[in-house]
Amino acid sequence: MPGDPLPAVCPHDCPSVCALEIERTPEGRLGRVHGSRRNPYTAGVVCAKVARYAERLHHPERLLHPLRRDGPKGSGRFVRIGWEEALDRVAEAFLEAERRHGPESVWPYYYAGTMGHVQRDGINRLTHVKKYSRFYSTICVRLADTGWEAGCGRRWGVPPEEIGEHSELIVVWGCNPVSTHVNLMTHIARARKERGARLVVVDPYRSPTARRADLHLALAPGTDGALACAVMHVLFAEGYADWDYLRRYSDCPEDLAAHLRSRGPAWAAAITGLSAEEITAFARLYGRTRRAYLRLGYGFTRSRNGAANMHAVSCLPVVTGAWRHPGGGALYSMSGLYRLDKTVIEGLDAVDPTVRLLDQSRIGPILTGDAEALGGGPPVTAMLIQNTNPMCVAPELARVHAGFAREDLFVCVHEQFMTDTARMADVVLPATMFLEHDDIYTASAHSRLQISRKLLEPPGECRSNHRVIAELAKRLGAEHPGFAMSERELIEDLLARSGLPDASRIEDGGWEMLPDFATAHHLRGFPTADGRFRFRPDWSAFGPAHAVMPPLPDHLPLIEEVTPERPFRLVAPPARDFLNTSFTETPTSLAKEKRPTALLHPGTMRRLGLREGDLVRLGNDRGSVLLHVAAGEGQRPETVVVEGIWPNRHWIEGIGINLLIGADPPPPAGGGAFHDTAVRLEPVRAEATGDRAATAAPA
Ligand SMILES: Nc1nc2c(c(=O)[nH]1)N[C@H]1C(S)=C(S)[C@@H](COP(=O)(O)OP(=O)(O)OC[C@H]3O[C@@H](n4cnc5c(=O)[nH]c(N)nc54)[C@H](O)[C@@H]3O)O[C@H]1N2
Ligand SMILES: Nc1nc2c(c(=O)[nH]1)N[C@H]1C(S)=C(S)[C@@H](COP(=O)(O)OP(=O)(O)OC[C@H]3O[C@@H](n4cnc5c(=O)[nH]c(N)nc54)[C@H](O)[C@@H]3O)O[C@H]1N2
Ligand code: SF4
Ligand SMILES: [Mo]
Repeated sequence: MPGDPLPAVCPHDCPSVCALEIERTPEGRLGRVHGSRRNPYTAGVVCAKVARYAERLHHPERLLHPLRRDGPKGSGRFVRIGWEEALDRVAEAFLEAERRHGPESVWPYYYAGTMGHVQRDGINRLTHVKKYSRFYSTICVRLADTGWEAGCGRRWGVPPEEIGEHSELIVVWGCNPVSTHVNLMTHIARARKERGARLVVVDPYRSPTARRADLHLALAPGTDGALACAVMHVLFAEGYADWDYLRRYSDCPEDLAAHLRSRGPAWAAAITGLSAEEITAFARLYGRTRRAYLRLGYGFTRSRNGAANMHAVSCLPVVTGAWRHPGGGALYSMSGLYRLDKTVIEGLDAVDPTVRLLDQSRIGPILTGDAEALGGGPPVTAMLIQNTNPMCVAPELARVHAGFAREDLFVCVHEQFMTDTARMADVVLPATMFLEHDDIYTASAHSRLQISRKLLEPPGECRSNHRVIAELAKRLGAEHPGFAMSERELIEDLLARSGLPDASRIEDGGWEMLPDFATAHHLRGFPTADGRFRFRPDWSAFGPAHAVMPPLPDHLPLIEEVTPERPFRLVAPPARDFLNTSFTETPTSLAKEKRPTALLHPGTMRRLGLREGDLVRLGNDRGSVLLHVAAGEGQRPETVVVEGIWPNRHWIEGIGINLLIGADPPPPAGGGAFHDTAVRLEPVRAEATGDRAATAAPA
């Protein structure tokens, strides 16, 4: 029988960063995984995919040994080698790249497959010490962070636990917590049960969260700025604006009110596709509810105008003064609360600002030699990749695939599974999972710093990211105190530098970073230079492409508009049973998600003579994909939704949805415009595809 449950923290790239309790069998295997009650946000709940984590951790296809490529790139032919040989090969390739083209031709590339600060970010220490090309992270939070910080300053907000206690209206805006961070729903459910709170969801499709809403506003993607302006127009026009609050806490409320006079519900209806009545009714509901909580997601910022849209929506609770009230205000992210000094973890004392930054989302253009994306510098000829799967998740996938196929590019991938990216590698290294190493975690949805300890022995020869980086550093002649420290020592050093208690105190239940109600609600002023929320942001502080940004909240018409040739708009949001491409290896998740599917408005299906399960081709100038269709109620006729970043092998023609998505950098500072794509859509008869459609079903 299993012993007492052991405390752990979920490492995945999810706002919730749940406190877990795990069962360990007497044989040292993982049993069930539960949500812990020691973290009030987790509140005893975890998502289904992590509850069955044993399926992932003890998966028969886990990588257990280092491998060397033994066939053409991408052939999947590898032979087992020892760690010494593997690390030597990587180091030789990096030194060779450096000799030929200089250190900037090496590009360490990573993301948040694990969110642990030690295992995720230690790769930067190697980058900085060796003066390799620096990594400019844009794929996930860049657009949203920029838009939020433009108005509010730093990133934090009202704890979601207040929803259950106090909120009377919850607006979930461009966010799909039922799929992406289910814990929020516990707190919303409590508010509904205890005081009949209403739930409004703003989303282009009837997402799993929208299905549970009292009111679903199914706008056209990329039009949230227009909706926010019209809502504020009504708030000002009908006396819902809190002028006392506005004069105290914002920069130019009179300018804003004047600017919005020409941006009423009829104006926004033409842009958003909502009716003027729907917009007005929502504005009144929001205006008359003091305890109105706004949960702002990442989804609605994944458009070329996403930063402007985030800023526009973040203005709402300032206009009504909802921030003043318990259960009122907003949350986008708590990440700005955790002021961690990561000097040693990331080697920040070794940063050379003259070394070029390469944009994560532009890996396609970068690897295919786009001079501008390369910043005029040398080609990238060697990469180390940890915790990410760009062969699936990056935009402009055709160029990503072409780049990884380059014979003159050396790639080492450190992974838990043979992902599409690992398959392109010259050397593959097996990685530990979170229960097999120590790490420290912050969260975007809550305000508790947490530590998770090694609880299980790694299978086979798996090694942690930190260990691999330290071993490579030795071979590359990279010197920094961080390479000689253990994970545990790095955590203790981080805490000491950040003025936080030592690890033993944090391990026991986490450490609350949010001091009090007044801080959460910005009652002593916003965390901006002058303490005021900015309706008129200084966009030039964020990035080079600031000139196009709207001076005051507005609809920024920068999205990929429909044309007669491309009359549909594609939204490509997360799937509930996958986490990006993690869990696409587990049989239960695959069975639940079935296959890549385009959700279409039932009227659109009728018009095109399509039935459930028929095939369509979605395409644009970047390429096209073939997939099955299903009816999606509650979306606009021109909206097409494809959930999930399915690995390439699940696609009939062997390449996934991000083939259609652009890698041009959205203003002002870049980002991933995953939900901003104009496409054409053509019915395809199954016979025309031969037997390819049948063979692409999940293995
Ligand atoms: N199960 C599961 N959980 C996940 C992930 C996963 O893949 N699967 N991914 C994780 C990661 S990395 C992240 S960053 C978070 C993201 O979590 P969220 O903040 O929830 O963001 P998204 O899921 O990208 O998008 C949320 C919703 O925004 C909608 N949306 C798209 N375009 C627009 C628009 O223009 N306007 C509006 N109003 N809505 C729009 C989408 O249809 C989607 O339903 O989730 C994390 N959690
Ligand atoms: N179409 C579409 N594309 C998208 C998005 C979208 O909404 N739609 N969302 C975008 C967003 S927000 C994000 S964040 C990206 C995420 O894209 P990815 O970063 O690729 O996503 P993950 O699946 O979270 O993590 C990738 C890998 O990390 C590995 N990993 C986990 N832990 C460790 C570890 O400790 N060590 C090592 N070495 N490896 C580990 C996992 O096995 C997994 O294969 O995708 C982006 N792409
Ligand atoms: S909800 Fe998110 S943080 Fe919680 S267990 Fe699931 S993936 Fe992990
Ligand atoms: Mo993300």
